Amino acid sequence: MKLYRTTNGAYVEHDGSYYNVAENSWDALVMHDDLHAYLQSVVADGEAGAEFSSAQILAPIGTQEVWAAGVTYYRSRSARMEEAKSAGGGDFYDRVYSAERPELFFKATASRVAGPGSHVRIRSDAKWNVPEPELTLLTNDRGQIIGYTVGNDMSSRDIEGENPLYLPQAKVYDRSCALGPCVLIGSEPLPATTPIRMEIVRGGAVAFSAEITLAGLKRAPATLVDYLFRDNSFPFGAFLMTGTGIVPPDTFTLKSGDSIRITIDPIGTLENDVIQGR
Ligand code: DO4
Ligand code: MG
Repeated sequence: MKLYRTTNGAYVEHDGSYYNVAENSWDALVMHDDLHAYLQSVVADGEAGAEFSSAQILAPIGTQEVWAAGVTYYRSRSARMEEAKSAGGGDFYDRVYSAERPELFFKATASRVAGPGSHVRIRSDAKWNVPEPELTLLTNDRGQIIGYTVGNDMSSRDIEGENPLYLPQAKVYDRSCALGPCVLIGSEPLPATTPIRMEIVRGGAVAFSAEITLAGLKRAPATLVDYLFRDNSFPFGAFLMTGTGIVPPDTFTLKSGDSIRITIDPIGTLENDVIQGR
């Protein structure tokens, strides 16, 4: 079951039909004791609404914070060790990859999140930028995973590579994060064979593409959530990005006008254009 947030309210998709969800606050929706059962009742009681097709799909977020896990795939560890070598910080990435405690960092408030079809941004003072395609968990306030969405953790590699202490500036700025197009509702872990695909289109041609599977994710989503909720409360739940396993080669940087397409079956495709500046 897929849950969408749109300009006409929330919709649940079932067997190709879209049912309007009466709850008009996204936060209240996420707080349902058993969201899956509630949405099943919406489908059972409701009439499929045609208004979905005229609505604009928005990022599936209310007031939740977005957090992110880092260095959870070998490729991220290696790329970051290389990037931080001259700053003397390379070793930290190897250490966090094998440590028991994961790297977790604050990524975005809802106002910094781009929805599907809108644009993500490159910082105006950064020269080397990449998207990071990440399976993203939605939890409720009790730290239970209630769904999955597609995330893009936009990153300025020159800034984080200059000094690991610059990480918040490399990661957190307006439109540095994209989420969507929907939340796949469910708490069952996605199979390890689930593919994550990314394609970057420039001037009508594919400038970069890659694919991995969740088999490369070193840490269990539930463990990441467990660490996030230690001594932290999230009254309306939280989003947690699970890290990237795809890093383009060091010669690649995003440009204004690029289009980023990230697909995680069975959630869907998150597509955003890129701009540098406002
Ligand atoms: O430690 C830097 C950030 C890592 C990250 O965002 C990732 O691995 O996805
Ligand atoms: Mg990341």
